[in-house]
Amino acid sequence: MDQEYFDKLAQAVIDGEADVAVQLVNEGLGKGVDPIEAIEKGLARGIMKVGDDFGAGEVFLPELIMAADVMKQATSILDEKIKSSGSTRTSLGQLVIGTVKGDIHDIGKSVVASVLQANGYNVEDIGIDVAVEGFIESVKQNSADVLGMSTLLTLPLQVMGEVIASMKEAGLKDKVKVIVGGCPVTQEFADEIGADAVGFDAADAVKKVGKLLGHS
Ligand code: B1M
Repeated sequence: MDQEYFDKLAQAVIDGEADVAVQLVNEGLGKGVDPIEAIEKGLARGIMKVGDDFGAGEVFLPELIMAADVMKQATSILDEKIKSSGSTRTSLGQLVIGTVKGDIHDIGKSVVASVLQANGYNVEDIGIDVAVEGFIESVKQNSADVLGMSTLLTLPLQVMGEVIASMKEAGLKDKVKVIVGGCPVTQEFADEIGADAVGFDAADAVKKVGKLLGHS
């Protein structure tokens, strides 16, 4: 697909036009667009623009919510396509992934979960606003090889450290690798809290999880 197509996707998010975004996504899929490209080159550019304008006080929360809803509707169609593209492979490992307590941002975490699944991993997505105990329980229940934690907010970053401390107490940290991600997460922060890796986008998360489990 050409740049004009991705620009239209971004613009539909900026304008808060769900019908247009969904129509464009379906048209694109019909013409063989790569769903990850549609998210990263199109929809994500739109939501980042709205986010920057929100940060600068140029747009307000209702517009941000509307744009996020468009993004969510369009990505959920693309997520299904991404997941189904990897459904026939044998599992390379079990992951648990969630957004930490205090944070309801869902979109990036869900994209990462879908792309990991499409690349051969079993992924248990435990959602948003997940407390320390929620992560620990799910890691145990799913016999996870890797725990993934996401946050886009500064304040809930500390929860990631609390989860790792709790995993150590429960004797889980030696058996289960931890990857963290989201825009405020840096390599320095990951090192500081004892995470095994940081993912900067979905493709990077796949690369890092592969390394952690010895697949690459
Ligand atoms: Co919010 N928000 N938001 N928001 N929001 C940000 C994060 C913000 C930077 C906007 C801004 O001010 N410029 C700002 C955070 C400031 C800060 O703490 N430093 C912010 C704020 C302040 C807030 C509220 C507090 C606003 C308010 O109520 N006053 C509130 C938070 C409420 C809460 O959580 N308690 C809030 C609410 C919302 C909406 C509900 C409106 C909506 C979320 C809808 C939803 O998710 N269902 C929303 C949105 C959409 C955004 C922005 C604009 C876009 C986020 C997004 O979806 N990006 C965001 C601006 C920004 O990020 N610069 C913003 C697209 C997505 C594909 O990318 O999520 O980054 P991303 O994920 C990437 C990578 O980060 C990485 O891979 C993903 C795919 O490439 N990644 C991982 C993410 N997790 C990973 C995990 C991994 C590996 C990689 O391994 C486990």
